[in-house]
Amino acid sequence: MSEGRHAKIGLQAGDALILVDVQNDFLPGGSLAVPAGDEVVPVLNRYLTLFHSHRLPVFATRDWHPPDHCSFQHQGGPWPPHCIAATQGAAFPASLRLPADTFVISKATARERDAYSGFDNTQLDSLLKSAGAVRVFIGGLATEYCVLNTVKDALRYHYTTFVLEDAIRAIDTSLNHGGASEQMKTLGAIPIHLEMLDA
Ligand code: VGL
Ligand code: ZN
Repeated sequence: MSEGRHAKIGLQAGDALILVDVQNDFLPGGSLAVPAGDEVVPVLNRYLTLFHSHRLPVFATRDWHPPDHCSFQHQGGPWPPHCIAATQGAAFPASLRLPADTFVISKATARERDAYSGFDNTQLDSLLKSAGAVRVFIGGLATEYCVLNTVKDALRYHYTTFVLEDAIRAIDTSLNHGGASEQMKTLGAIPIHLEMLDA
């Protein structure tokens, strides 16, 4: 048995899975590649299978920028151009097995404003509420930007919030298990990994 001292968590009605920005540009070979970002995909596929088999809803956020987005370096922002709406870089990787009824949430779509949280100027909260979600399980990319900010907002909106520690990766790998993960825990997010969920 590998679950060790960890208690099992049973999935139940009111649970929802949120995948944050698992998009080609954040994977190796992409324009804003997160180191080892591709490693989250097979793990997320296992979470997807679990949630789908329990008939629980899945939400996938995506960075969806215009070509002249303010966060791009040529516009004075911090990032190389990435996740330009409707390009291959903005697409979900083919290896990610999203259920057909996944709710897709586009964010940071306006030129003049960036948004790291999946809740920022989107329908995510109202869609979660409509789906009856009270607990959310959040994984994806990148740990210290869009995952961190989505987790913060989930807590602020009073969702019981689990962070999928085995399915997140940071841009700055020195922060992966330091800054952002610690901050999420301090704020009240519950770190879990796949083996803690009851199949
Ligand atoms: C992200 C940097 C710029 C993210 C998005 O998804 O974490 N990071 N845009
Ligand atoms: Zn972005």
